[in-house]
Amino acid sequence: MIAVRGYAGRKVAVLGLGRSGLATARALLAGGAEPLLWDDSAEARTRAETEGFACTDLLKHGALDDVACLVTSPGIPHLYPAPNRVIDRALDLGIPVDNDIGLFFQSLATPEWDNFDTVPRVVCITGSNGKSTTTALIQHILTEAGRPSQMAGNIGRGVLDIDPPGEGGVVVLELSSYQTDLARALTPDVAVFTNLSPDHMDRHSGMGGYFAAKRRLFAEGGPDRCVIGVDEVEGRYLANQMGQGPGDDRVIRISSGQKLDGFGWSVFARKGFLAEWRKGRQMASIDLREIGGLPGAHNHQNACAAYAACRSLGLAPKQIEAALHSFGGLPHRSQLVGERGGVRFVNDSKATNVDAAAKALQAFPKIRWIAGGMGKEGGIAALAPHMGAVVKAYLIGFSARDFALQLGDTPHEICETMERAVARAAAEAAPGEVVLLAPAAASFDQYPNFEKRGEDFTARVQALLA
Ligand code: UMA
Repeated sequence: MIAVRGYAGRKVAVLGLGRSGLATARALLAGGAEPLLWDDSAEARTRAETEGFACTDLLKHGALDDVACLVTSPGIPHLYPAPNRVIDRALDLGIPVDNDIGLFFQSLATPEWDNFDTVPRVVCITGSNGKSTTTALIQHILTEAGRPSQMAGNIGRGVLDIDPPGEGGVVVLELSSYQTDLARALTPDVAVFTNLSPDHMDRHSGMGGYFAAKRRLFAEGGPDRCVIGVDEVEGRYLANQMGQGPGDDRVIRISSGQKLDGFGWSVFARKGFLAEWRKGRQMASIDLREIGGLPGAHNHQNACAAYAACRSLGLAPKQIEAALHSFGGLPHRSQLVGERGGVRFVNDSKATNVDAAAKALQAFPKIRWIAGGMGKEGGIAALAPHMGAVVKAYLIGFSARDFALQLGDTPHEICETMERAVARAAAEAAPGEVVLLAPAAASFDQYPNFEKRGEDFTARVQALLA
């Protein structure tokens, strides 16, 4: 755990007692602060109390008296669509509002670092898509190269939960826009911006607010090195702002599809090959086509981002290339879960909307597509341009019939359940084809979340292949 510095002997209010809130409470205690905890859910309060914490209703008269800071969780709105009432009260009283990310950066460096030859470094990854895969891939590459590293943040572990990094340690943090928006300190050594497409518009009051939240990772004097996806205008703008000119190699531009050989430093993927260029010379080329854990153009962009971040940390191209080959992918994201007779089974249960499903459908040439669940507005109409790769669709869940109506000439069958969809797709698949779960819909009609849906798919595939 990272003990929080700067609040010893002072009261700090913690709102939200999920993964980040509870890790924050423990870290505040370890740093000598007096945490005052609250969560609007009784169940979450009970969990905290079971751990020995007391809860205090922060809306009670006088509850925020003498509070030095309010630390809030990423899932709690602080501005839009409307601030949580406790946050609103803190704003009225002028109490600083922060989150665990801000406390992390304020507390990470300790006097012990003076004795290190190589001080720890922090790599932060933000962007709309590919953050988790890029984060996990960076950590995998570092581990394979023998560099001590830890991973936390939006990927599922509160940042204050990690161990204090030692000599030469690297901390790899996935940060959502909720997290970058609020942190009062945000000083990574290497910052990565993967790409931008609309998401969480209600929490940021539109695209401008969303981009502004992500850009905060690049403020405060800026990181030593900025890895920036330039396939959207926002990325090009950010790269332009961070560099002194096109030759400035403090910015590493990355792209999936564009040749970027005219810049100080760039890494791009084209036709399945990753290329690194620095000051007009090609430094490396890697064939990404046979890397099983990173299929499709979207994963090639993730590979470019992770490659660039690891080059910034001093790793050699050959070390990175070797590690790319052993990356197994993240659960529920283009995850290869089985193979039989030349048919691959891929779990992309995280593809809960059409944007994500479109990326999955572009990753393979011949697809037996399992789709459906609780469809989103517009259904799957936007996927029409990607139907060329679909040999047949197997539809499940609440929206199966609506999806069928939108499929037009694409062969399809209504299967209702995952069990039947997997069995039918496996029975009909020919060598060279991929049975792909990429639902383009939420899971809530049949499962508690997308993870459980992916686990069900995986279990049924494994039972079939056993
Ligand atoms: N709560 C209140 N009042 C409210 C709203 C919520 O008290 O008005 C309470 C809830 O009852 C709950 C707690 O706040 O007990 C939950 O806080 P949280 O939703 O922030 O959940 P954590 O468990 O702390 O998880 C958070 C991130 N969650 C969100 O951003 C929604 C996790 O990202 C992250 O892994 C974790 O911190 C550790 O850093 C998850 C996520 O869904 C994966 N992220 C979004 C995404 O990827 O799209 C941004």
